Parts: sequence; C-alpha cells; structure tokens
Amino acid sequence: MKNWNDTKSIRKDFPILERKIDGKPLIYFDNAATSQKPVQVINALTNYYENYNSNIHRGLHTMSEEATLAYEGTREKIARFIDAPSEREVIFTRNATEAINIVVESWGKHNIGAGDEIVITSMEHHSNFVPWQKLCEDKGARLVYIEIGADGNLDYAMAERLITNKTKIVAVTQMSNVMGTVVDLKILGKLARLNGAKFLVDGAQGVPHLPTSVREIDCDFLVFSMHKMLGPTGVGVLWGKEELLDLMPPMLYGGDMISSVTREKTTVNELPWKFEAGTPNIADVIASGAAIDYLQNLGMQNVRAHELELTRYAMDAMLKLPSMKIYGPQNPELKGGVISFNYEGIHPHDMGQILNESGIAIRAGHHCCQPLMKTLGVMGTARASFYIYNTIEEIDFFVDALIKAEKVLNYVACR
Ligand code: 7TS
Repeated sequence: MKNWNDTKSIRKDFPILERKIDGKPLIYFDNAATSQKPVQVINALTNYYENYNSNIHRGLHTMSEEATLAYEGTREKIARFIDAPSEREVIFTRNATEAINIVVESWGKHNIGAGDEIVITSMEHHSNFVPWQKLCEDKGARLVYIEIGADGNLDYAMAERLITNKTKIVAVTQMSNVMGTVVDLKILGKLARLNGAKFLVDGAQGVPHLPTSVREIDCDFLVFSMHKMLGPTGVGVLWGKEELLDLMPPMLYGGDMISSVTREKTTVNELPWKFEAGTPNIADVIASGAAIDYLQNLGMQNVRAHELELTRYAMDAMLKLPSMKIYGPQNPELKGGVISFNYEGIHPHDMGQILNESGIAIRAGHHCCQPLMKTLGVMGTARASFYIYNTIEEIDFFVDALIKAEKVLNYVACR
C-alpha cells in the first residue's frame, strides 16, 4: 500500500520526473493537459507487447485468452472505480471527446428535435460544447448556457431558471479545466431529473482528482480520459445507464460489434461490445488497469487532500504577488488543483516560455475554452495544474520563478 503522503516514494514511480529541462529539474505543472505515467503503467504496456500480444474476443489460444482477460479486467476495475452498477455499462473509446460524440450521435440525434433545449455551462471544454452546438444546428434545437458568477462559481439560481421541461439534456463539466471550479453535480442532477432531462457529466478533469460515484451523482452518462489519470493516451471511457445504452444504436459498424451477420441482416452485439467496433486499443486499455490500481491504492480522498494542500499553499503565495490575478474561486476548497492566472501586462505565452527556461511546464492559452475566455474578458491565461507527485518545494520554486519572470518580462515590456 502506498502512503499518499509520502510524495518522495510516489515520485520514484515516475521515471520522467528525473528529467532535466536545459539542465534544470523538470517541474511538471501541466497535469490538466495530461498526467505523467508510473512504471507500473509503463510495465503493464511493455509486458503485454513482450509476453502476450494478441487480439481479443476471438482467438482460442492462450495469449488471446490472457489478453481478453486483462482487457475485460480493466473494464471491471473502472466499473468499481466509478461505482457503476455493472461493467456492461463501461465502454472504451479513444478519449472523453469521442465518448461525448457517441452520446450526441447515438442518443442526441434520436432524442433531440426542433425547439428542444440542451443546457451546458459557459465553462465547458470545446469537447463538451462543439458537438452539442453542431447537433443544435442540425436539429433546430437551442443551446442554453448556465453562466458563472463573479466568484467563478456556477450560478445555480440561473440553472434553476434555465433547466425546464424544454430541456432534453444537461451536459456539464465536473471540474473546470481552466479555473478548477468544482460543480455541484447533485443540484444540477436533481434539476435535470425534475424536468425529465438526461444528465451527462464530463469527468475529464473531475474523475482523475475527485472521488466519483455515478450512483451518488445519479447521472445518465459520465465520460473521462485515462491519459489524465496516470494511464496511457488513446483510452477514454463512456459510462451510461444500461437501459439508455441498450436503446442507443452503435456509432460505428463493423467487426466485434455484431452478434450475427447474414447477407440480409446484421444483429448487433450486446453491451458493451456493440459500441466497440473493430480491434480496440488493447495494450493501452490493459495498461489503464494499472493506472486504476495505482489510484485505488492511494485512495481518491487522499489524492484530493494532497491537491487541496498544494492548491491552498500555491494560491496563498501567488496572491501575495503584486499584479497577480487568479481566475475562478478564490477559496481552494471550492476548486481542484488547477490555477489559471495572469500577470498584468504580460502575455500568458511569454509567461509559459520564461517558466520553461526554469524547467517548469505549465500551459498557456485558451485551454480549448474560448467561450469562457470571452466571459473572463481575456485572450488566454497561464495555468498551473497539480497531481499526486507534485510537492510544496516545487511550488516554492515556481513562485520564485514567477517573481523572476515578472521582473524580466516587465523590464522587456518597458523598453
Ligand atoms: N473535457 C474537459 C473538462 C477537459 O479538460 C478536456 C481536456 C476534455 C474534455 C477533452 O479530453 P480529451 O482527452 O478527449 O482530449 N482538457 C485539456 C486541457 O485542459 N488541456 O489539454 C487538454
């Protein structure tokens, strides 16, 4: 059992953290984009390729059976991780984006019509925005936005007004990838339920960092990406209530998603395989199982506690800097470990570049949230985001680098 508080020992599991950038130790604060991978995940990947690489669900030979067991084993682990009633409800996709697109194609296209409303928030990632916008264009439906208040939190009074019997689905992020705002899903879920609407949760940022139970949230769909939670790229998850998934047609047709095919007719496979046409990303799904094991072993409550400690410490120090603006909730309890900031007069890209010279990896730009940037009245922000292997010492170093960056950049700007 890993001790979540023993960050030193956790860091030893992540070979990349030994890396130097221009001779300086890497400080990786770009976890909202993608997380780093522990040896346990890397080993699971190479072990599959070195020892039992084969296709699944079809071969009768030993290696194919081993691969099928490991692949389906990850599905069971994920079902437990999100407290799903059945692993039949867990569908592997390429990423969270694809999972949302499946809901739009296979549920939305058949259940949304002219005059219907789809409710999202103004802080959605483009992935939970553009597919719904396109559906609205195609169907003559209306996209309705719950705005954020001046405090960076969702305006729940507005949500109450906007979610009505015209609403067919409420699709919201669990945590903003820009401001870290944690959404009260219980309130929104209840409003959706009261109005007979479906409820989709974009857990791309929430599931890697917060304990998440689909039964507690009482949502209809939950999507997330394994690459943001210690797993490899190329694996996303669509969880949906069985009775809904049962009624939805597949998005892709071909091999593996069928139960029988004749010249005249094809019968589709049962859940979850009817949504997994073709050879899936076997290796990365298997390695994703090791990522789930790692997080389970730490305990998601502990992951949250560690990040809260880092965020509290970082915000305290950052807010002492003159001309520092942090977007979103100023109370760390109301947000995840994501801090978006700007220094007056400094372009966030310049900030990102100069921090990189100190070995610090952050992201700068619109973070695939252009509507939110408009609401905030900025072109972009610099963003630091934390995970289980980050430390208070790294934050000290980061804050020192911010002070230096501000001096250098403002000096350049004044010349
Ligand atoms: N939803 C949210 C809330 C996200 O933050 C992201 C990715 C996605 C969906 C899409 O995930 P994908 O795995 O399908 O690409 N967010 C970010 C980010 O903040 N920086 O890089 C990717």
